[in-house]
Amino acid sequence: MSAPLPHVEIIGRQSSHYTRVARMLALELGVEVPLAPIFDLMSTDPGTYAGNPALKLPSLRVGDEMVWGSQNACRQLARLAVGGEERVYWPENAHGSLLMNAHEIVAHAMSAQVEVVFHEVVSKRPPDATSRKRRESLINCLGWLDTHLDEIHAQLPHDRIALLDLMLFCLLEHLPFRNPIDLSGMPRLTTFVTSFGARASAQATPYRFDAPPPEAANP
Ligand SMILES: N[C@@H](CCC(=O)N[C@@H](CS)C(=O)NCC(=O)O)C(=O)O
Repeated sequence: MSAPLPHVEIIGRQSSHYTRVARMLALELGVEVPLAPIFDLMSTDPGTYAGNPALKLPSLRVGDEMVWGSQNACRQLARLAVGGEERVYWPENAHGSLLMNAHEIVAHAMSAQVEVVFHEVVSKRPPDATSRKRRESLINCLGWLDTHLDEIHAQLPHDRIALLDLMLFCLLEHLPFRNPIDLSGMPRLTTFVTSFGARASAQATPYRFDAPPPEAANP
């Protein structure tokens, strides 16, 4: 592990699957980056989200530069590591339809997970036609990924860190944490999450809620 880099931080949440993708990639690449936690997920102030007008997290600060979104954060993190960009298999490296579709489906499933959790867990709203469709689409995507996972992994290069694997792992472990879905009928996904979860980057980034400092919790 390299020494901490000055002026570099991930702004996000330990409970966020998008934040975890960036944190795990940093660890995989040997770049030590602290997390600056966002405590109020319901804030409507872009300042809470490192200036992101979309009111989304995570962001990555490198010196005076800020990038918004997990993919941009991953790109910048890779640039901080020696040969980092070449060590990662990026979505745009996928040329065949299977890997192209796999990236599309994992990205969609991560976003559907946010919408389902926001609707059902954070806002505690009863299911409606939109949320039911969102949940169905999430489950369909998981089923598709399970069916094709062996073939996907056969096509991914084994000497690079696949962003696809990081994203899929962070999504799958986020399910029991925020939105339990029965994966017992999806053996390839359950095998994958168990084996990938043994990596040091996964062990170092378990999902948990960031506790606000006492003065912020009780102003
Ligand atoms: N495209 C963004 C999506 C980020 C995202 O949806 N993050 C969630 C947290 S895991 C979030 O900001 N949720 C708050 C909200 O949707 O209002 C990325 O890749 O970082």
